[in-house]
Amino acid sequence: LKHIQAVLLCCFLTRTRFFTIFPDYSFSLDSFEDTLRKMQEFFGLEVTGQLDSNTLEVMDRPRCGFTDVTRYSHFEGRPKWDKSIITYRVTDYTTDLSHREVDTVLAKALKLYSDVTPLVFKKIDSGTADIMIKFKAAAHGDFSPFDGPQGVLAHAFSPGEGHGGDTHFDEDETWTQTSEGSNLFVVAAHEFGHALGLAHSQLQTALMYPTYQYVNPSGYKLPDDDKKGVQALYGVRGTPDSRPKPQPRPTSEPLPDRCDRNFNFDAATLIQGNLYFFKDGNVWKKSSSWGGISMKKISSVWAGIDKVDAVYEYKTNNVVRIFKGNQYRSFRGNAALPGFPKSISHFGFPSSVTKVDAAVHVSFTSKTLFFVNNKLWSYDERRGRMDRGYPKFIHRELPGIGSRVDAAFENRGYLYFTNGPRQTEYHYSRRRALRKLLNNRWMDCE
Ligand code: TQI
Ligand code: ZN
Ligand code: ZN
Repeated sequence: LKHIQAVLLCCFLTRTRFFTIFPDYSFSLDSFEDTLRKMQEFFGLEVTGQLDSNTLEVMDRPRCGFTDVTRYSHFEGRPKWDKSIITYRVTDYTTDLSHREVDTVLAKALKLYSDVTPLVFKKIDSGTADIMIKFKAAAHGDFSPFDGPQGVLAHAFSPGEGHGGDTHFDEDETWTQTSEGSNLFVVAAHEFGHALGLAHSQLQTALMYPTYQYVNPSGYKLPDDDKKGVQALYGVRGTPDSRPKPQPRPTSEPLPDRCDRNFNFDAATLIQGNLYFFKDGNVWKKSSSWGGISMKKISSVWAGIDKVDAVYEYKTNNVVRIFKGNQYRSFRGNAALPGFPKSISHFGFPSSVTKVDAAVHVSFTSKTLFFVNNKLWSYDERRGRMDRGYPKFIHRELPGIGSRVDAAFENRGYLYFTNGPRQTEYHYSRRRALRKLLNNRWMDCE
């Protein structure tokens, strides 16, 4: 389910308007509040996750007040095929058209894209193809059952391993080569756009515009907007040098694999009962209610934060403090509190401390432990000052956890200190290291 890329609806809450605004993983793990937050961030509203009056007002504007970005878009993360020869295979045909007709129509729909990019499509008749195509009714093995006649006609997975690229047509539709029923060419051309990495376009004349318009297939060429969209991913056919330079991607670093045994993180913390793990520009949230993991860019959750060294929640004041270099910022929920960033010298660090490696608030003592190189500092939250006698050596104060800590968090009464890919589970009041774990045991990887 989470592999199907779909479209998030900005205005899905208003009864009269239904506009898709920007691509996202809609079935993903976002809660309603997450969706609202994303929308609020997008429209430059205060990010509250609540349906407040400002948000309602923007939603009520025609097209959510959305005017200027009318063009193609790609899926989040910009998935695409990393090769130019792409195989496809039809495993289940419709009974509405002959096999030959289906093969011809599908080849013609793919040709729209191979005409304008270096991509080559090869039909195979056995084994696993990149794009596996089938006509099936109702449930068909991917958690997105079709809905009988009308409604959803087809769907496609964005590029990737496994189901990536796979394209399914609802056999309960009447598939045609005319303007009656569902024209297979039109729908296939649209779905193959998704299978190649195009999300919906804002431009009405685009093939990827999310309403069905019959077009006469003979002599049909890919509309300009879709052409630009697919060429931005794969380059232009024929003129090798006119291939657009690999665009500076907003997320240029490859995504870390959370299930890698060597997975390590920059920071971790419990916030409102959910665990958050930070690595480079990304944050994984492990839901306490169902254990599932979702990932986001940190900046999409806490505006203005790209990378973090340490994070902790101080529940008593309902704040989250985020540290990077010699500065920190405070947030309530996703909202930045005014007056930040501030220098970490406010906690009583000398200027020789230019960053902290990790921080954890120990609810049991109401102290926050800061880790800097091989030393530990203890900050008394109630008194608002650093405890006397610190810093101390980590290996003396917390024996068994090693001499360095790159992330620390509390969960269900235990403390966890990570160092590289490993972590120690620690019982604070008994001052005992209990067991060693791999970081990725939190990551829902079996
Ligand atoms: N199927 C939707 C579509 O392809 C399913 C869907 C929504 C989707 N968002 C997606 C699939 C993102 C992949 C990625 O848009 S549909 C049209 C339209 C459909 C819709 O059956 O509703 C066409 C199929 F909207 F353009 F008319 C074909 Cl052409
Ligand atoms: Zn399907
Ligand atoms: Zn679509």
